Amino acid sequence: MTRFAIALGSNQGARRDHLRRAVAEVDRLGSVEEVSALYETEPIGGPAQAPYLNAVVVLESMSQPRDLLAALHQIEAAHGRTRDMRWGPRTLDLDIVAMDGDPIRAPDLEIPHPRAAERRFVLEPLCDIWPDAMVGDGLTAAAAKAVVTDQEVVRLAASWLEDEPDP
Ligand code: A4P
Ligand code: MG
Repeated sequence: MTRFAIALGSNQGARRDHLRRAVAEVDRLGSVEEVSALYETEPIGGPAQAPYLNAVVVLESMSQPRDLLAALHQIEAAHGRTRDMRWGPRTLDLDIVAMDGDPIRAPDLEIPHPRAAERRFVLEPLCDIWPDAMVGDGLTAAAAKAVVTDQEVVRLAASWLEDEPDP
């Protein structure tokens, strides 16, 4: 059994609804053990685009990392995700940001995610649920978060999976 941190992001369509449904879909790949608070975050990189909603979940799963990534891509596709532009707007992005066990450094898959340690929209929710997760060589999420202070993130709700309207 492996513990994975999966980051969820959306800045197109019914953002909260995409994330809420994605949590249920990810749960089918194993068991979602923790869900972070929900954050509204300023877009980092790419073109001028709308603000994101971001969250992180901890998934415990028997899947191999590559099989998990393929399953996450299927979920993204089912949410109408298109890949027109790197760092462009998206209905749903699912990234594996950290896992327990050895790091993976391959062209198609890197864990920890290579940009996780510099992104507050990942670190803030990750620290809600797994502050000791490794996001770099000897670097925990909590230590990385202490350094990244320049990106705006607003904590919207601690509990956000129930059926409420989109913010
Ligand atoms: N890939 C390699 N490692 C991983 C991994 N650990 N998890 C490969 C997921 N994918 C991984 O990703 C490109 C390729 O990365 C995939 O084919 C996969 O094999 P993608 O999802 O197709 O495209 P992307 O998400 O645009 O690229 P990338 O480089 O992962 O983007 P980032 O760095 O995740 O940035 N601002 C805010 N506020 N909130 C956001 O959520 N997201 C992004 C995307 C930019 N700015 C943002 C946000
Ligand atoms: Mg991605």
